[in-house]
Amino acid sequence: MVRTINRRELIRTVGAVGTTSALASYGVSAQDDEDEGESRPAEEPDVDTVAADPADVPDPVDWNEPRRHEIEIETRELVAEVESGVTYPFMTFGGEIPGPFVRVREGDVVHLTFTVPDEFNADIHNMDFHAVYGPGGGAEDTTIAPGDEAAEIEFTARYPGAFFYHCAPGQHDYHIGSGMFGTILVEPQEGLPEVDREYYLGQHELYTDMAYGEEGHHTFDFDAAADENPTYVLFNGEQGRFTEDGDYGPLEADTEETVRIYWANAGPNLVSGPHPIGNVWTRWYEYGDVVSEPAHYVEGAALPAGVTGIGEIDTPVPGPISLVDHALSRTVRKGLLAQLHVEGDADYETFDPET
Ligand SMILES: [Cu+2]
Repeated sequence: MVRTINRRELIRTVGAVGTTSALASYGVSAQDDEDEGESRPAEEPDVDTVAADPADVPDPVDWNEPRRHEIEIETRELVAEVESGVTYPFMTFGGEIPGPFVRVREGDVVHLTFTVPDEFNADIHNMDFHAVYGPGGGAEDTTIAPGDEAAEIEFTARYPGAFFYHCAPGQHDYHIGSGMFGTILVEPQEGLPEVDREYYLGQHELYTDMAYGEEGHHTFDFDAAADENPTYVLFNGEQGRFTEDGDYGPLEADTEETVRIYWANAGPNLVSGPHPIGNVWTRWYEYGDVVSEPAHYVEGAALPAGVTGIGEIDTPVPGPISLVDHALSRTVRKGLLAQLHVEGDADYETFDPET
């Protein structure tokens, strides 16, 4: 294992990168505080979108003996559009939100190599995995500054479930809300039930210093975060991307399928109420618990910040299913919406739209 910086040096670094320099990294100085709420022009985005493809989920576990996984994760701070004309300086694991979906089996060993290249980063970062027994879930030993040598840790996935991971650098809310989170799924040794499709979405809050929908370059607002009053609540960093009107379009399914959705609620603060409009969770694995019997035919759930829930829906009839947090102001006024489009033959006994 490579130890990249000594402990005393690390504490000094973490201490130094407190509010002041974190603010300075993003051009939010004391001067800007006085100007809070004033518009500034949108910046040139670094990427077309920061949103990860929700279908980018690794195949189910198909091995029966413990395996070792080499995982490399690189952080990238980048400017991207939240919606047309609105930019934000995101922070990411691997350039996308949410970070990579890591899939292992209970008892597997994970060797993580974590890098924070100075080419793409101005701030310190680390990784706290809720699937890890160990100090800070790995955060203590992965905290590195831009340009430092890679941090490496190794852990055994001792318990099964869907687990959240995130950056925990001191300014946790800032880094998590800005995109530094993801999911590690530790499948139980007997595996999970087979389904037809799997999708992965990350709900998170952006606390900015400009109004919802106001064109220009938004930056993080510490007061709004303290008040837990987000400007945007989003899936994957971009408003409306996974809808009929969005560039990606809706997620897809056919009739007579079972679709599993991994719903990571990053928060950093709000409890989500996941609901599929026009459907129901046939099985809802509360808190990502895959050991207990899931709840059946539930309309909604309480999904706290920092937890990945798992829901499965059946698709007996065609048509759109909207995936929302049923605290619906977050959909109507803050941007949180994804859609699943179900194609196939009508089942008029189940639903007849023309009677
Ligand atoms: Cu970070």
